[in-house]
Amino acid sequence: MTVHFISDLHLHPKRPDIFRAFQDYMSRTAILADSLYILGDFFEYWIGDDSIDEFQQQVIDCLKAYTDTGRKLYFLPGNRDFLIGKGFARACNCTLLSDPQTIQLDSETVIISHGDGLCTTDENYMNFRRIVRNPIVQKTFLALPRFLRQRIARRLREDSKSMNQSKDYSLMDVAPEAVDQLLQQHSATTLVHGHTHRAKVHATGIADTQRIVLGDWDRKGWYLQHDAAGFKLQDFVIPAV
Ligand SMILES: [Mn+2]
Repeated sequence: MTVHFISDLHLHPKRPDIFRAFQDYMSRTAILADSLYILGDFFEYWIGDDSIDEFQQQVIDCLKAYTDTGRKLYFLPGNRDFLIGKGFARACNCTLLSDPQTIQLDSETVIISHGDGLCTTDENYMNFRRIVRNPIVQKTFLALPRFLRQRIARRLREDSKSMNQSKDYSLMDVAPEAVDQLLQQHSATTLVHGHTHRAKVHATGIADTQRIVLGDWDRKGWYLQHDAAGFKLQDFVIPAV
């Protein structure tokens, strides 16, 4: 069985090169796998399943074409697209996962996560995360008119950008203690996450375990493959359009 993992494409109509690269990846590469896990920040933003624009619909069509072949698609939302819900899942026929999630690959227990919940050193961010992940807050937001939701979402993106510029580099990475604790708690051997945009395979504080960070799609695209030979982190060049 071959499984693929991707995250942090930040799909947005202003980056047609990334969308094109994603379409190519789906039809030529992901199609060689039996299932695909998307680990969040797949869309640059998502303000509700009732507000799908033309671009997002094209992306959904691409995902639907994949699941129409009988392949499995799993979606674990990130901090940009955590408002993705059942409407989206129905439209592309994927399974929504909560964060973190434990999966079994051959005999290995693997934890998958977007990764923002592991940045526990960043107290301001963790407080913000608790608020926006609160079901009542989400319900209230989703009940607002679209133009207001758009405005709030844009404002939050701008705020997070300017806040991150002044933050210490290590503050924006996952906390090693949080990683070790999670691996231990689930007796897992591998943690796969995205969010930090720093693709790499790391050792952890627990013997014989690893942390694999997926890369964001920008000049390069990234995917992680798991098959009988184990994990392999792959990158490829994204041509300009
Ligand atoms: Mn993220």
